[in-house]
Amino acid sequence: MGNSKFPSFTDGCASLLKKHLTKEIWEELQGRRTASGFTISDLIRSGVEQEDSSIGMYAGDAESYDLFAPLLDPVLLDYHGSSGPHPAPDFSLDALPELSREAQENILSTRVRVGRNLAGYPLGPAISSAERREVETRIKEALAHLPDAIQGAYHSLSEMNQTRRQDLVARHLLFKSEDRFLTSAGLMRDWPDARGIFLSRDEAFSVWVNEEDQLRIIAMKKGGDVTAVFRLLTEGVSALSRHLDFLTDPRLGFLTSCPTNLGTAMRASVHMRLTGLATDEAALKVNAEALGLQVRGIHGEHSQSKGGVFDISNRMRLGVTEAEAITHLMRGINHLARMDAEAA
Ligand code: ADP
Ligand code: CIR
Repeated sequence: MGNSKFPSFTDGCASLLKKHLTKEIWEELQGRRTASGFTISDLIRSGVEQEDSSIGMYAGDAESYDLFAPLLDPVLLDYHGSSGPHPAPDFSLDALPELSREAQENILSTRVRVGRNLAGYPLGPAISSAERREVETRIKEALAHLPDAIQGAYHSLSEMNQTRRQDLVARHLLFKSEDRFLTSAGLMRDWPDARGIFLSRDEAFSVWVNEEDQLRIIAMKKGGDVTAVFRLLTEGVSALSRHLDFLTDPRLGFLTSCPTNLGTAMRASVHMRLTGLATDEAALKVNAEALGLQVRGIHGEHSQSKGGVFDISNRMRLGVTEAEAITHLMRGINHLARMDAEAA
């Protein structure tokens, strides 16, 4: 697997990998190999193969974050403004701000997700097919213990027909079955084996199994009641935490395959109509970034906006608590709503 040549990137490549991978760091990391066999070439494969990556790295295991820290730490600092230490989890709801009326009126739906992986296993890019199946079994067992209000059914991707799968993707409930960034990272190996989704009866609570992370725990509702969605997520996360041992690190919090998700591993997002700001998407992205927010398209990462509706979420996940990240998002949404009204 050894990559003996320093990767070259075209001028158009704007990834954090290109920005932070110096020849010196690359040479320093040659020959390092984690217990699950992960090397620097594995870590950076997605960014080398997919030059339009924004980040371009996926870790194979907990040890990757220590062994390849000379590259990863500057990337974490650049993306999150922190490379740890990460604070203890805090899902408290007491001090969340109110959303303004103009913000509420323009929010179509709200989703909060956290990524989790299991202690004792490699992350997705380095996991074996047998281990991936074990992970799925453990998660299914834990899901059986969810409180009645969020009970539902687990649907294995291998047993799902195409129409049902496409319908769930179109309704924003299920991950896509093709993603060249994940393919390059080794995350699509053996697809769709051991992948699936748990859906609560009302579909407001769901858990993705063995996609980019072993678990993506998700709450999603129509409208802009961010607090209610966060509360629902918290209920599911704490129930699952009682039955699963999640992979954590004293410095980096919850560990995830993508460095952008470390810490809280939480992305809280609203689908928001920003008709006034939509006329200049580049300016919207710059303004959102300055507010610590990320703008995505209507079908998630690497998709386009439609009808002036954008996916607005917290950008930072490491070095802040869950409550702080939600607070930050809510304040930012109020700010964007005000700017949008002025621009209209
Ligand atoms: P992740 O949230 O795990 O980083 P994506 O950006 O790919 O991943 O989003 C996953 C799915 O969730 C996509 O279908 C996306 O449109 C949907 N989604 C995200 N936020 C919202 C929201 N607020 N309302 C409805 N769907 C959403
Ligand atoms: C990329 O590098 O573009 C993909 N691997 C996705 C990175 C995650 N994106 C993000 O901004 N949170």
